[in-house]
Amino acid sequence: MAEAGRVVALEANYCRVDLDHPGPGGHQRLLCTRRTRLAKGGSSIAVGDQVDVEDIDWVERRGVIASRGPRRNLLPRPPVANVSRVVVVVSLKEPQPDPLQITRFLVNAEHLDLPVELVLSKAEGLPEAWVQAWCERLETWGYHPLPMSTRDGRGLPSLARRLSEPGITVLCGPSGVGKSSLLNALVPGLALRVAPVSGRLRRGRHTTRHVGLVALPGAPGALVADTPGFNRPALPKTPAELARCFPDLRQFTREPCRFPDCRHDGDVGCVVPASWPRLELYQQCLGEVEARLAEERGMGRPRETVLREASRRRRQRHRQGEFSPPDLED
Ligand SMILES: Nc1nc2c(ncn2[C@@H]2O[C@H](COP(=O)(O)OP(=O)(O)OP(=O)(O)O)[C@@H](O)[C@H]2O)c(=O)[nH]1
Ligand SMILES: [Mg+2]
Ligand SMILES: [Zn+2]
Repeated sequence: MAEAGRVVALEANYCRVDLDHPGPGGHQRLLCTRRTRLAKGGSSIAVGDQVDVEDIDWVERRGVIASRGPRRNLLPRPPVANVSRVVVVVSLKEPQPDPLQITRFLVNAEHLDLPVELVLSKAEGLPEAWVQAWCERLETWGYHPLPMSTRDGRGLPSLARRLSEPGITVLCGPSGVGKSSLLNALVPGLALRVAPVSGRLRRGRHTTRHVGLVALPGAPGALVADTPGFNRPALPKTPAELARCFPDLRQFTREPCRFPDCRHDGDVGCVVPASWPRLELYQQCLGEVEARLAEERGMGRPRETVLREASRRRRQRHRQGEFSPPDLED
């Protein structure tokens, strides 16, 4: 007989599944493989998926995933299915906040049309005026950032409240900003692996290697996904998709620009003012999206040239001592 459950972790060939109802002995978590015909039929499995488990061995606590339920959505990176909201975590120190990187994470999160929240970690021991300046800046981007710290507990109760809504919340952000530490602080006894930042740039060391779902105590139905940090989220494929991922831009374009394919970059009849605080960051992203499109259409520089230049820059950084351990995620 099949039992329904949810995938809470996925590592190489194994999934961990939490059953909706405990089996004999009260066991609820099973280590599962996937039926080969699942993959052949094109049904990939992601953390967050509802699945049916068959051939259960209650003694060994093993089973086989036979089928996957319908998906509400899928966040491609970090890969999580059936997401209700995304919390982007960036740190105010070690690693330092980087406006372009924050924008890329926010754009990546906005892509699914879900509620997106912003957390500023490691907020302890900094001049309060500086923390407030960051908050005010990010408010002009259309967010209500929450400064917090696992060291002095600042912001933790507010974060717990935001995460305790039913559904899956995905924590995502650069490596080393303290995503796993946050969850450890909120869930007694959790003990996710964390590690200090390192190197001249005080970057994270890609400590979390797999997505994992954690149930929040005292909040029925609330699950939080801890995810591996990465440094450079990809951008959407087209300028129109990119523009949709800036809530502060959407606010201007409620009244449409003169041309439906306006790039909002000084185009004739554009409603976006030159004073828009995120204009420059948007232009940098737009430049990248357009360069990739041109390259795909065969109008840009040949791909080999672009890759050769990137590799030369990497070698240069290496010589300057900026080289960080191999970044599996980037
Ligand atoms: N100063 C300070 N350090 C913190 C805080 N929270 C976490 N850290 C430290 O930041 C470092 C990285 O924390 P992790 O929780 O491993 O970071 P992560 O975002 O999960 O990193 P990845 O798993 O690599 O993506 C650790 O040394 C933590 O102790 C904080 O509020 N303030
Ligand atoms: Mg982690
Ligand atoms: Zn425009």
